[in-house]
Amino acid sequence: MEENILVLGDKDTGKTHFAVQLFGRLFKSPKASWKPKSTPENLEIFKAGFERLSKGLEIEHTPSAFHQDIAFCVVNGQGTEINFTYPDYAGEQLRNLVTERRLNDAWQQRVTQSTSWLLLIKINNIKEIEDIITRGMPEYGEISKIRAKENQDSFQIGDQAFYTELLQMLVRVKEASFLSPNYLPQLTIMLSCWDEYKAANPEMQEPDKALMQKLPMFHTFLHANWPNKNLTIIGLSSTGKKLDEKIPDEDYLDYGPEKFGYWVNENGLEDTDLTGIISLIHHG
Ligand SMILES: Nc1nc2c(ncn2[C@@H]2O[C@H](COP(=O)(O)OP(=O)(O)OP(=O)(O)O)[C@@H](O)[C@H]2O)c(=O)[nH]1
Ligand SMILES: [Mg+2]
Repeated sequence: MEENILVLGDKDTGKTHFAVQLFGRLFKSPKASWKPKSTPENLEIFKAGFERLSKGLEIEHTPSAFHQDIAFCVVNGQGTEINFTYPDYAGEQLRNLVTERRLNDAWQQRVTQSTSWLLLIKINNIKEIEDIITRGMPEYGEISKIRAKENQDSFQIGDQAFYTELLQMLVRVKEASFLSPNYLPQLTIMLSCWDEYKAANPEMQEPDKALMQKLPMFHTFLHANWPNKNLTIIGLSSTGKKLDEKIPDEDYLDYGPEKFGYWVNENGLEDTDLTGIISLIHHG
């Protein structure tokens, strides 16, 4: 079985930390449900990342022009084998795709060859939409002040429009169609830095509800267009907590990075085996 994963994530959404923690689990965790069949050749693209985490430090931002794929093969307890191509790149490349509405040849090829899409959204950083219900009526004069400020700022596409537009663009490039939803790629939405979201919203457990609360229009777009069997919405905390750029985390030094991080399934249950996510990517 061949899977070519298109990892979709704006800058700072946790793509690199997830990749490093996922590979750490594959190679170091005896209890992982998926194991590597061999060591991928260019695993060294994550070498600096592994070193940073084992020192209890945050990994640096991926350089703007960087884009590399890792090809590897994993096997599970039932002997199912999957060949994966997994990329890492700087998130601003993805934002440029949407804002400039142009795809260069390399990206065009990546989209066409992909079999499964993995979209990371840093859920706690999404600003909630303010409306008359959440905010109440503004004071007299308040609206004109907000409008004046908006006119000064350069135009920035909102999060809901960005994610909806991104998926619509990619569907078109892949020559798939919402009119034949069964041919849409498997889509896994990972709400990243879930630990931060959970701290801010202790009552919220199910990732789908969190997405509905933060990005209601995008949530409706997804459920209206993607068949349920091809869509999974989960929470992800790759590192379990925020690491610092300079001050090493004591727990990471004591126990190792592979003891931290978890994902949250559709029912809100946490699982520390990050390789379990591979089973979601591969279904469909
Ligand atoms: N709290 C918390 N912070 C995280 C987690 N994963 C990543 N972060 C933080 O999120 C920020 C971005 O993480 P990266 O993995 O560098 O994000 P990226 O998508 O690779 O970003 P670019 O390389 O700029 O495209 C960093 O400050 C990380 O420390 C997590 O599970 N929990
Ligand atoms: Mg990165």
